[in-house]
Amino acid sequence: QRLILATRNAHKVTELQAILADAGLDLELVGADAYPEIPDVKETGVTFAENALLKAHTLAQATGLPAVADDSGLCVDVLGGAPGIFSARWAGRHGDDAANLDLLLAQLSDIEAPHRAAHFECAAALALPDGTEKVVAGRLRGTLRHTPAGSGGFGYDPILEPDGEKRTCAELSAEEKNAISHRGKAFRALAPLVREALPL
Ligand code: ITT
Ligand code: NA
Repeated sequence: QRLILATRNAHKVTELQAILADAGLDLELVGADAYPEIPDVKETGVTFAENALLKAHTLAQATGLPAVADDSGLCVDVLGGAPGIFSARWAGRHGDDAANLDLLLAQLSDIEAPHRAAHFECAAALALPDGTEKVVAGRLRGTLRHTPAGSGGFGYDPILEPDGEKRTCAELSAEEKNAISHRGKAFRALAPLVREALPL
């Protein structure tokens, strides 16, 4: 049984492969890049959940296969939850992780702890070709550093230090990050719903 990973973010694909395999989902996972003819999904939703469902439904309809999607981002308390759903294009160009991180650090340069609290959020959605859908969320709370540290992960990982941790997400191993991350929590919660929904 194939399951489409409705994302074109290679970092997410790597993390989802590990998280879903660890959760015992024995499926053939195929990234959206295997379907180049399917156009990019316009993320017109106003919440992570809406955008994750849009991506999952689009790929399920286009392929006739079950699809899961991840919509995620960094929410900064003192910015009222921004960048939030705009995390991937905070500095303008979609997916320019370095520019997004630099801009956010500049915006927060005068803000000191304890006002640097933030969290990663992930909505994990499942859609079937018949229209069935499920969506769950996961969060990772922490504090934003002034200076990036570490080379693991992606996006804002070098500046988020999870609560109870002395390292940034980018200084954790892939296994350590998946064990506590927003994405790990959301997809571990989604895994049993996928298993129930599919004829396995
Ligand atoms: P798809 O829509 O194709 O899945 P995307 O990269 O556009 O890929 P999103 O719209 O969900 O995905 O944007 C997610 C952004 O949030 C991502 O570009 C990062 O900047 C940030 N982000 C999400 N998860 C993260 C994580 O685990 N660590 C660091 N930053 C993360
Ligand atoms: Na996106």
